Order: sequence, then structure tokens, then C-alpha cells
Amino acid sequence: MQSNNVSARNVVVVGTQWGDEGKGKVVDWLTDHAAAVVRFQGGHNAGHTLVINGKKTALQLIPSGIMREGVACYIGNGVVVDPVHLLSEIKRLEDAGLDVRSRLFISESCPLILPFHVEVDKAREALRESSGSGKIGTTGKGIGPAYEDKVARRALRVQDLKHPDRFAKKLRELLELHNFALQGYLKSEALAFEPIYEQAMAAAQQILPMLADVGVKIHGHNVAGCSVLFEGAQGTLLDIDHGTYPYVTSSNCVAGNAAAGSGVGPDKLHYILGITKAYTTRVGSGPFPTELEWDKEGTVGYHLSTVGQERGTVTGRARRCGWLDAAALKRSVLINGVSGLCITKLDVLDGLKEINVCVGYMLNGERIDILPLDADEIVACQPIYETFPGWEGTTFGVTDWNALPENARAYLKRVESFIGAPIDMVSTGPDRDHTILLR
Ligand code: 2SA
Ligand code: MG
Repeated sequence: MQSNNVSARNVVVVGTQWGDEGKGKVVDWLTDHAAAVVRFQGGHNAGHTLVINGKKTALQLIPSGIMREGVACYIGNGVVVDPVHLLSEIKRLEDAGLDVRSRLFISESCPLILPFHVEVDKAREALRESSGSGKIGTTGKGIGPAYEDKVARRALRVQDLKHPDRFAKKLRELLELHNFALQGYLKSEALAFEPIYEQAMAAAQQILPMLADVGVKIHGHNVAGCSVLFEGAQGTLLDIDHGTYPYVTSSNCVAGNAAAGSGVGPDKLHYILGITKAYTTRVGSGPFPTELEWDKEGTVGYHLSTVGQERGTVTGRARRCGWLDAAALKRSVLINGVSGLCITKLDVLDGLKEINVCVGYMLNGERIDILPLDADEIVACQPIYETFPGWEGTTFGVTDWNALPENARAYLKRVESFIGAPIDMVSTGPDRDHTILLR
């Protein structure tokens, strides 16, 4: 193979909080300069909302690049694929007039999410709740159980769809194992083999033409001098290793996994863009030191929740809301090797009298300035805030740094100096053009 053309500059876009930082919009915006967009982890638990010419589109499994004509979209080996969901998402986009099948490429190494994964996911959550150990608050899409099968080396993969007999044999074995759990300690019902097999084989007809050797394809773009975008899903604090375990998703959401999850070398990750919302949200259970009361009218939390329209794209669940946690951000910047940050939804802070930023915590009588690793310790953290005056007028849709109110600039500059990474972009609204570029 030839070495990469030096003009290619690949960018990894990752969430630095608990997801929903606005990655989809930023990926879409950056796609102007990219030949391809790659998903490398997660599955259809992700919800990336794009607003183009005032029209909203929500993507779950398909990379955000699909909204741009001529951009290739890759689903890398690190993604778990529900074949039925994939086809319904493709159909939804095709119904909206998009050309999808000629531009979407899927790695044959992706593990499949099958109906029993969804049942196990839901039954486990019900059991956690009834036993008093507390729900994780998963999206119920079967993500965790599918990744468990991958790690246990028994998963059915996209490539098994090519071989009906092999698929049937593996499916029988896997189904037996999951039915044993479902009928036993999960107190649910067994699933039948035939409908799952038939549905998967029907889906295979449509999916197999989209298979591709993703790592080689990405390399090809780079050799041709074209840049590629890696689109992270969820966020760093939901990462299976580095997040607030066990209240996490089941994949690595950090930038390093863009390489392993798509089949390229880490030397091809040229710039890491961390996406950070100007405040914090979290959907699902787990510790959240700067959480505010967000469901009571008249509170700051309620302002963030309603003005920010903080509802899950996939599940419709209300997201928990709180102040920006710069001490948590500090850890994210470190783990991802963030080159620059993009601050999103700044306009949601418009109209607040005062704005707080968490710059550390009191933990067991000591002051610390970075988020601890142990979820129980995070629960015990008391946030230490710096308070900033709010600003008059609106930042909505502003496209020039100097046109931002002085107090807004001061707020962003303080965040930048505390976390030690530059703010390279600011997003001031959902539309493509509501963007300030600083570098
Ligand atoms: P799962 O389903 O096993 O990945 O859930 C485990 C935890 O990961 C969280 N998680 C998410 N958090 C924020 N956004 C996500 N995507 C959707 C969105 C979520 C939605 O964009 O709004 O619609 O509810 C996402 N996906 C997973 C999840 O809440 C659990 O805490
Ligand atoms: Mg989302």
C-alpha cells in the first residue's frame, strides 16, 4: 500500500460529556471539507439531530455525512448493527429523497444486534429496578448484550449473513443461551428461532450489497488526498472504561477508539475535536455533580431543559440538566487528547443573570480539580463553582467571535484557561451556518 498523501487531514469528533453535545451538527458542518464520515462505536442508541434549512433530521446509526451529496458514509467494525433498524433508517432517508445505498458502506466485522439482545436489555433493566439495585437507564436497544456477545467471541457478525447455514448454526446456539437466561433469572419469555432467522435473511438481501472493507476504503480516501471525519457517538463520560462505570454505555466512546473501531492506524487521527455543550446534560442514571433541579418552572435547570429542548432523540426521555462541569471536562480533554474544543448551544445561556462553572470538588474534606474515576466518589463530590455575570441580548446565530457579548467571551476564555485546551469553534444555533470558527 502507498503511504498517505500528506494533504489529508482526518478529524475525530467526540463528545466530552455524557452525550448529546451536538456532535451531529458539527460533523455535518465539517463535512464540507471531507470525502467521508465514519461511525466507529455504539449503535442506534445514538441520536444525532441535524437542522438543515430549518428542517430537522434525526440519525441514529447512519453517519451524519449522509445529508451531504457525494459524501461516503462508513459503519466501522466497532459499531453494533441492528439489521432491521438499519433498513428502516435507510428507508426513512430514502423517503425524504436522499440517495443512501450508493454511499453507505458497512464493515462485515460489525456484530449484529438481534431481537433477543433487546429482550435481554429490557429484562435486565426491569430486574435491576425490581431488585432495588437501580436501573442504568439504557436506551433499550440491545446495545450492552450485543457487545457482551462480541467480547465473549460468540457474536453473529454482518459477515455471517453471507452464509445462511453458518448463520443458522450460530443463531441456534446463541438463541439457546439467551433463552436460558430469559426464561430463567430474567423471568421473561423465550424467543423462537424461525422469525429471527427469516427476518435476518430477508435483511441480508439488502445489506450485503453495502459491505465494504472499511479500513482499506478510508486509506484510499487519504491516498487520494481527501480527508475523513470520524463521528463519535455518546460521550467520554459514558465510555465503558473511562466513564462513570457502571452508568455507562458498552463501547469506548473516546477518540482512541476511532482507530480500532474502523480499522485505521492511530497515526491517521490528525486532529481531535471535542464537542462540549455550554452546560451539562445527562440522560439515564448515574452521578452528575453539577445537576440542577430541572423539572420545576422558574429554576435555572428548567430554563436549560426547556430553552435547550433537552429530550432524548431516540427515547424521548427528558435529559437531566446542570451547569458546565469544567473539572469533568479536564479529564475528557486528557483522555481524548483533544486538539481543540467546539462549544455548542451557547445561546441557551442567553438571558440567565448568573452563570456557574464547576472548577473542582470537595471530596472527603479535600479539594480536587479533576473528576474522580470511581462513581461512588463522584456521588460524594460537592462542586466548587466560579460565578460569571450573564449577558444582555442574544448570541443566537452569531457567526463572529467579536460580535459575542463581552461576558460571553469572558466565560468561554475562563473555561479555556481552566481546561488547558483551545476553543476552536463555537456553535450558536442548530443550523449549519450558526457557527463561529476561531482557527
Ligand atoms: P445503552 O442503551 O446501553 O447505550 O445505555 C447506557 C447508557 O448510555 C446512555 N446513552 C446515551 N446518552 C445520551 N444520548 C444517547 N443517545 C440518545 C440521544 C439517547 C436517548 O441522543 O438522545 O434518546 O435517550 C445515549 N445512548 C446511550 C444511556 O442513557 C445510559 O445511561
Ligand atoms: Mg444525541
